[in-house]
Amino acid sequence: MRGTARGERIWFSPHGLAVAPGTTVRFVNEDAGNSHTATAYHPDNYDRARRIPSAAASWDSGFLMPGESFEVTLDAPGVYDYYCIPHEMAAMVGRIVVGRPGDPGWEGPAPASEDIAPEAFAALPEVGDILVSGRIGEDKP
Ligand SMILES: [Cu+2]
Repeated sequence: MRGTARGERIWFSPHGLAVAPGTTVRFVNEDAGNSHTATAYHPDNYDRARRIPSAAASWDSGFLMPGESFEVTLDAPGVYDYYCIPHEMAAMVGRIVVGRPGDPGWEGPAPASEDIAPEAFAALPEVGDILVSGRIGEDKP
């Protein structure tokens, strides 16, 4: 989780990530000027339409203050879309691809729906691009 000093721009870095099933992912708020969340699109979270595999449990970091972190282990193969509660409308969203198409139980990306703003949907990287590069949108130190 990153942001400019005055908060004009905020983002997940990376916002596209490929991992193997069973990987534990850690979200760290490295933005000194804002609190953020990493929240799965799932009915358990504010009744949002599900955009993670059906076999996966819902997850929500809650608000992370600067320096705080949250971990989630992703077991079910497929595509996981998540957002930051206060900044979804600023397209602070991300996508994690767990495993590869063809893995047992694989569930591909959820289609666009009325539940997700077009700006947020458009900010989700393509699954193929994530699989090719492994990480998308990661800030270079
Ligand atoms: Cu945020």
